[in-house]
Amino acid sequence: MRKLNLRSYSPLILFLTVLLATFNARAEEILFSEDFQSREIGDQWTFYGDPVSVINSDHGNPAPCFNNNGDSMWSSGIKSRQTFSIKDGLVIQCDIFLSCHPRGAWVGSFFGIHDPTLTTGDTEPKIVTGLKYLYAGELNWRRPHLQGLLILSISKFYRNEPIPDMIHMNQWLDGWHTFKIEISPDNLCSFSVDDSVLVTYQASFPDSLGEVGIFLGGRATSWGTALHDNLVVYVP
Ligand SMILES: [Ca+2]
Repeated sequence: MRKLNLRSYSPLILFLTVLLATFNARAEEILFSEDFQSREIGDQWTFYGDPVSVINSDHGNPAPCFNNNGDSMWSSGIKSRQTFSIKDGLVIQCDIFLSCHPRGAWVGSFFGIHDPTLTTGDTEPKIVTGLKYLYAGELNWRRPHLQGLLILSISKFYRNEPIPDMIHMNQWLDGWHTFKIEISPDNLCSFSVDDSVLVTYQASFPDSLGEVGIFLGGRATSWGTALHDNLVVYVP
């Protein structure tokens, strides 16, 4: 009997794995996606903050990607013109690259969903639920030595308790990682990184919340690099 040579089958196994992953992605209903391959921040977005966000042509997953371009004082970013219902649940996932000088600060990437009825035009989004990955080194006199800092939030209007900040989360620095917020139809909010769920909280989003928008943003000073790529919004 001929011996099975697994090495000669490896391209086939790789092909079948990719095919399976594609079928899995299609099983979910993709509502919106953005990979910045067009090399511009198009009409599907409105800008907030000054200076405005830009495309980073040299980096990405793959390049190009999004640079929030916020400064040391205020965040800058973009809000989607398209809105989404959260009645049937909603997932927002995005790849983030964060790197910072060990002493540095004021560098971070944020994303999440916001209530478009509470802000207009170029004003900062009012967050319904969001995720911030940022770095606070010695230079940050208010919060020094917190380093890789993950701030998960659900608006105080829609939850019973605040979510404690997660500090010294340095394992996701200096590389691309996939961050995800998943809202179930019964308002359970799960936050995960690279498909590992970190925490799950019960929220109570009222029917009056209606349609929500998506935002990307943050701060990006010369102390470090904060980038976004591969945003995907879908129904779980
Ligand atoms: Ca890209």
